[in-house]
Amino acid sequence: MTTDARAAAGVGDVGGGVTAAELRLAARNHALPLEALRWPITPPGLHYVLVHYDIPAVDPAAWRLEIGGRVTRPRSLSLAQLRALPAVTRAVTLECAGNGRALLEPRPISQPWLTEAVGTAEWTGVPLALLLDEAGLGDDVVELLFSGLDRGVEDGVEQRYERSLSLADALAGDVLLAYAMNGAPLPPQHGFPLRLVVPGWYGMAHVKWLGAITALTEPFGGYQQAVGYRLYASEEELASGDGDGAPVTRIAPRSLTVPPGIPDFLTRERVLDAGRCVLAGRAWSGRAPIERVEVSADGGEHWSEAALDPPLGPHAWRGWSWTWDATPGAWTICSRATDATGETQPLTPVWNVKGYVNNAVERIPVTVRG
Ligand SMILES: Nc1nc2c(c(=O)[nH]1)N[C@H]1C(S)=C(S)[C@@H](COP(=O)(O)O)O[C@H]1N2
Ligand SMILES: [Mo]
Repeated sequence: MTTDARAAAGVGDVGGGVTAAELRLAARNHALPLEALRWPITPPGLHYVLVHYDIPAVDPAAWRLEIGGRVTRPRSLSLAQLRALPAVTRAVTLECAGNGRALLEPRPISQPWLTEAVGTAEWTGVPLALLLDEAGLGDDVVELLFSGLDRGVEDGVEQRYERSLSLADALAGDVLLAYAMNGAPLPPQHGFPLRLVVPGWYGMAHVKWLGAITALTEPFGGYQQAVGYRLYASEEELASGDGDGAPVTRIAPRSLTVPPGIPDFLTRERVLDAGRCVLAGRAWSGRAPIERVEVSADGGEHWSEAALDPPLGPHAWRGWSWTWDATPGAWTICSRATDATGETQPLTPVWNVKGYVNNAVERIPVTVRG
């Protein structure tokens, strides 16, 4: 393989020289080990984690969810009160908007994800619409603000982690206030005691360690909304401070393959035996159902149709498989998802300053031995 092809597959050097700060981020914020794509619901501890600041240690007895702002009945709810309300469980695939960032060239400096910042869990909690209905939203409410208990500094701006949703997005079906993940209380790193789950949206919308929900009559202009999580085509556009890079919202289609064969310890390059090899993977889109997955063994020159497993639900990834007659040599396994809007994955990344939404086709180099 050429140096470029190795870099595109994430097995060569990533550009820019990784610093200790980035290594620390990468160690704190771990990805889904790709072999865990075998499980339809990601087992505890294997789901990816992304935490901007510190994981807060929350005392569940003292904790309250404050619902305020422009509402007629402000509430302060304990965990027991929330648990007493009607609950639903939904399988939801989460993906970090920065997934694929380290494969961009030049490489944006931030959490250096390759392709595996994803996971699917069964989230249990209270439908957000039910609580908002009880609180009684004012007629002039335009957005709901979700505030985490975690604080930190980003680009010199001290803040708590906060994001808003428009009224329509917040009231949409299946937006949840989740207190359980895969049937157990949320682990600390996933937002204990309560997090927002916004099916179909990139990870940043799913605010963890939720402390407050505030009904707003003006759009929220905080850092994670107006500066972060926007697509800037150039540093100049970002520096202009107009804050008009397009906002990152719903997840673009992507497919990943369970790595076949066995890995080399250091490079994780794969080796497998010649013969019949069932390739399997999972594909998702937050924009529309997955309609099609294609697989290529020759780096995207020839594509074949994969068989799709039955859907797990409207908000979760879809399993697929394809049988490959592997002959000796060097191959590059690719898969490509297409959703019901017709949107498919690009073969080469689309660059932006902060390195979001890189859903370029995954490339897995493998050596097949005779
Ligand atoms: N309060 C709070 N919520 C947060 C974050 C955070 O740093 N603080 N990170 C967000 C981002 S960027 C992602 S990708 C998801 C990750 O969720 P997970 O760690 O449960 O996979 O949480 C989101 N919610
Ligand atoms: Mo993220």
